[in-house]
Amino acid sequence: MAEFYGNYIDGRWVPAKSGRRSPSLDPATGEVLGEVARSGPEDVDEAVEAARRAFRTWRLTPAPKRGEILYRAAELLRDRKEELAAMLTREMGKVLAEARGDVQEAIDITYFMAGEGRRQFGHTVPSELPDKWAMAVRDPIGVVAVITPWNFPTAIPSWKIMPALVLGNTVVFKPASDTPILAAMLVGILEEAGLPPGVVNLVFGGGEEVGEALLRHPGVDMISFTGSVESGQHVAEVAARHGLKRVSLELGGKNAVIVLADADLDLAVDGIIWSAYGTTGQRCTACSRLIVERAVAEELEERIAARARSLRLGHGLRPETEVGPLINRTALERVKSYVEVGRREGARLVVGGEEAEVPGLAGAFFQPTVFADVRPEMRIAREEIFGPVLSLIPVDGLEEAIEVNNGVQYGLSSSLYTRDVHRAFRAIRDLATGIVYINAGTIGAEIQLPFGGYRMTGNGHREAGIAALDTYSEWKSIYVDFSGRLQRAQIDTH
Ligand code: UN1
Repeated sequence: MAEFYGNYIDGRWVPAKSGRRSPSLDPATGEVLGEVARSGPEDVDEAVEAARRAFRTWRLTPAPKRGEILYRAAELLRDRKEELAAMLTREMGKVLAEARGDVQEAIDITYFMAGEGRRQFGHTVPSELPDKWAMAVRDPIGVVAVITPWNFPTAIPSWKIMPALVLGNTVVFKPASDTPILAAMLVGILEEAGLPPGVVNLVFGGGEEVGEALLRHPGVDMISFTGSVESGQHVAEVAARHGLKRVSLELGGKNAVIVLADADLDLAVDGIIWSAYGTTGQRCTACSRLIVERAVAEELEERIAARARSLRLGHGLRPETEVGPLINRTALERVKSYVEVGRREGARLVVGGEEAEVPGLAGAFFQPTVFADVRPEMRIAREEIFGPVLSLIPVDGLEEAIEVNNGVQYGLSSSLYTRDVHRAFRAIRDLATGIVYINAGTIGAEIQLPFGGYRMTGNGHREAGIAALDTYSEWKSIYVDFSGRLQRAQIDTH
């Protein structure tokens, strides 16, 4: 019998009130890994109530104490890294080395936010009036609904949950339906680390039932969501109509690597292959456009095509595997349809473009794919595909490259390969993305800096780094007048 994972509400693991369950599958084999509760609005109600109750005491728990619990959670994550990574590969499909990276990113952010228990700096400033004190401190927002995708099942929830907790918020966590077991493991670690009941609650289920209920719930103060632009727009609209909740959105990308003619091409090829086909292209930071100076376009095309052709597909737990499966058949159909779109638009298919057969594995595998002669206005050069498809766009120089890079609705990550420091700094100034890499690919952000993007990649908030503290807190400005008389700001200042 498959192991069953219940919701975690008010410190107890419980089945859905309806008793319904859904399976979690290994995307490479179709094997059932376990079953989880399939919840509805009635389960959400309980979770939100528990989170509201817990908020009363958690917000008053000294922040250093909250940080200590996170520190213990970080230690447990570190101790269980191998166990988590192995299950992560089985449930999500990415190769084991990358699964370890996913868990490591969770460890990193958890230690980082544990440290914030003893920082959370505010501002103390001079008042314009005598005998008056002026300062600002952070306050928690309240109950935060954390709605996360399947592509980073440990890292992304941790980016959201850890800063929310250290600041004194409580959480209702709805993980993606494709990766529930990893969510249960993460919450189990927080429980073991000593988090009081109700501070984090976990509710499994689909967007339509559980997600919608959270967006509309009057007891939820903030929604932190990572997913597609379409879903993000929906989240923002509904949350606005239901209490004008704070909404932090981390949405798609159409990230480009730019290669200038003077670049170290060996280095560039390594970075492009890693960014385009790592995680089977299923990162919001994945490279899906290669903007290349004409003089080296042909050579780069040949080298990228040769490498893409030789990548080994398979189960992520096998040591020889370089590229795992797509998350499910729906994802595969979407990638396939984009290949059709590219063909019809007149792009030249250089390699790949088909579903791949991997002997003995029933999963949704897709050949690493390269399109050449892509023009910036084509759909395959503008829309997020979220699969192993790379579009080569030739340009005449850096200025045009930057224009093409900035000319899409997304603005998450971009990269430039050059040996020319002048052009590198011009690009750093002018690339309009939340993350810029020089002589490295588009993936691999570290948690101590802000993570997020311009334009429709988000709505101005940032994950990770100190910036995440702004996302998950309110500022409270405090004035203490100890003059003993009425002092009018802006008026009695002379
Ligand atoms: C994502 O794809 O949603 O920079 C997150 C990176 C990783 C995080 C990616 N550290 O690629």
